[in-house]
Amino acid sequence: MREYIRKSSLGIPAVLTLLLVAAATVCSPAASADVVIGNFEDGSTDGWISPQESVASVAGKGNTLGGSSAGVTLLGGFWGLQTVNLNPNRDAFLKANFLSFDLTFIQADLQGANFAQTKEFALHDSSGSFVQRQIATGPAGAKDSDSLMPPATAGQWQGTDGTRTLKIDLNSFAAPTPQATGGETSYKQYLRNHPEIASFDIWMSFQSDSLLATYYIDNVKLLIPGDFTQNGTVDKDDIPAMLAALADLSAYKASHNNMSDATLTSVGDFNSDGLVTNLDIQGLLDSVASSPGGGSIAPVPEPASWFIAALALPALALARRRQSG
Ligand SMILES: [Ca+2]
Ligand SMILES: [Ca+2]
Repeated sequence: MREYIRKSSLGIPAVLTLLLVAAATVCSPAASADVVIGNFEDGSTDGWISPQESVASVAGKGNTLGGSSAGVTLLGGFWGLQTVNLNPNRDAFLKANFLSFDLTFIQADLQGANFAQTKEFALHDSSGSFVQRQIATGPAGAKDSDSLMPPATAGQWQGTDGTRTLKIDLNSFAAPTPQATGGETSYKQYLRNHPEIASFDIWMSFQSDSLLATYYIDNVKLLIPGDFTQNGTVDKDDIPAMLAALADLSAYKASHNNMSDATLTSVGDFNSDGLVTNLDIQGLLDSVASSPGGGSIAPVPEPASWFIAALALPALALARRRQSG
């Protein structure tokens, strides 16, 4: 085979490369999940619903990713937003340390409210689980944050218009009762132990003293440590992405939708010193090496073999004809 490739004048190696790329693309065993689970563009709520209030895609307000956000309008209930079923993103959810989103309060749209807040979050699934907790002042050790407010007032509007990034520590949701009977202590352990759960989602509260008050949410992400490419998985591609980021953190943040420092830390601070530096490179290398197939050059997935063979045969036959002709 090498002989044919070397002697061919038809650029056969390039053809084979293309075939391999095509095969890897077509036969990739698992499409990587997108780290963004809520963008709300072009009139779409991305399958998100409001259990008790009203939600719509709103152009031009609170949009920190693209041109629209999710506008949630209070109708007198408590739960403002329910994500789409996250089961297609189960792997990303289990690897993620945080749910992150940008929250915007605009006084004129709060309809004269004296207070408005999103403070309660819940994990809910098709097994009947419902695990609820409060941001920042909830369970001890939860690493929640609000980029605009201290923990005591996290998620609260305090009279100033603006956008803040909220981060909810996904490792600090307890295992559900009475559903968890396998000794699980966290919700993520419970979900990991129950692959039969076909549907799970996250609920977010919205409270205000003013009916029809509206607030805005956008750029909802699952933050996975080491995911420098921001594609929802951690693999070898994240290593050069991290090295490039370390060479110019400002440029990296700018090229990722003006990523906040809090988000950058969630992605890249492996040694927990609150910074992203060269000292964190080893943490990513360890993470990639310990992931399936991460410690060596990834083999072509088994199901792709027939595909490559089927596609390569005509090319080789062509090379053979040329050589003999
Ligand atoms: Ca958006
Ligand atoms: Ca990645």
